[in-house]
Amino acid sequence: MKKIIHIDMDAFFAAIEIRENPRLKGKCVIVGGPPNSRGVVSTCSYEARKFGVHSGMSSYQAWNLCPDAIFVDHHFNLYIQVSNQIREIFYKWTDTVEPMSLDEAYLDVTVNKMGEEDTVKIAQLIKEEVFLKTQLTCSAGVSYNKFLAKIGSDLNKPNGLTFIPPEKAKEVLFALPIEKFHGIGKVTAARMKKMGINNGADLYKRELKDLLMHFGKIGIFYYYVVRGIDNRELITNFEPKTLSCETTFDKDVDNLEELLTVLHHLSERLSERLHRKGIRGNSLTLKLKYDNFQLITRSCRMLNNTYICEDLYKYGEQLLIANWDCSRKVRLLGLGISNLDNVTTNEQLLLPL
Ligand code: TTP
Ligand code: MG
Repeated sequence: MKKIIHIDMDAFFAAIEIRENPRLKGKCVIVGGPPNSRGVVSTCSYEARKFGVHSGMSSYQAWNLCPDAIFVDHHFNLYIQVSNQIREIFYKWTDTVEPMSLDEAYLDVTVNKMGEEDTVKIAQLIKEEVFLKTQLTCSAGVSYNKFLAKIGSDLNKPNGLTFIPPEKAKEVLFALPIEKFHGIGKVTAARMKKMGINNGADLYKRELKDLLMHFGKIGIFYYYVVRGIDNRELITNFEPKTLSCETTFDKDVDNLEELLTVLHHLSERLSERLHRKGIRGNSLTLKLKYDNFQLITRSCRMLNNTYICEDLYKYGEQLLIANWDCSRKVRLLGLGISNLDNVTTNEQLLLPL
């Protein structure tokens, strides 16, 4: 039987902002765009959650719900730094780590570097070290598969540790509201409720063919997870989904020629990185940050999968010209590529050169 831990930091961006500015402690803190902008809430402190504020809602709506909230801008570099710190702690225990986002990861500690048998103890030690190194709390779920570990980390947030052994799985899953099943999104949850499936116990009663008929292949996943069965291995050798590079100017730029020169450098850098990794992509994204920090991103689909600098530049140039409001100064320019595919042989990759 596997030993899986899922770790998820509590109110991640907000907790970091509060750590950096202790005057925010105990207050309703919202990380995101200001309410008078078209910004959205990235996350908020647990105090703000009591007012109904949550990730993804407009900052304006959040401000209406919680007029005393303090809005704080993002500091992504800091979040990445903390994310690296916590990952370092995970890797002390095992190399089988699957990071799901900056603040969340699965660890398979069935065999671990410390030879520790007690998974709950490992989770506890990880929580303690995370706190020691970052002054931040996280929540952990411990179980015998990914699905239950993930459910567990969410059960006693913040600063929770939940162990779901096989003999408790049924009890936990039966009581779980259907929208809390990881992998069942809002739309599916609404459909399930219409069918009378409000929690795990209701889902359990449905036959496999019934779920297949209503939800297609994913119905198989629903059928098994509600029985505590999830054989997915951790994915540790994933390729990046996007590659990007960017430049923040020393002095804000308001002239097209200069922007195009920088865009060309970015295309070269991106092309070189794609080439080195042996991958190509066909979706290009231009990122522009104006001097008031307003960020816009615009994407286009390129005709072919490519890694060639001049292709990237050609499409990037069109995006820039079409989308730059030339009355405004630019603080940052970035170029990214996604929809990446692997090129299997070097020959294929090298031919066009
Ligand atoms: P979550 O782990 O979903 O949320 P959280 O860590 O803020 O709170 P919780 O205690 O419930 O785990 O997301 C991690 C970070 O990712 C979050 O701090 C901000 C960012 N994020 C967004 O920017 N937009 C989103 O819609 C969500 C859900 C998260
Ligand atoms: Mg979190």
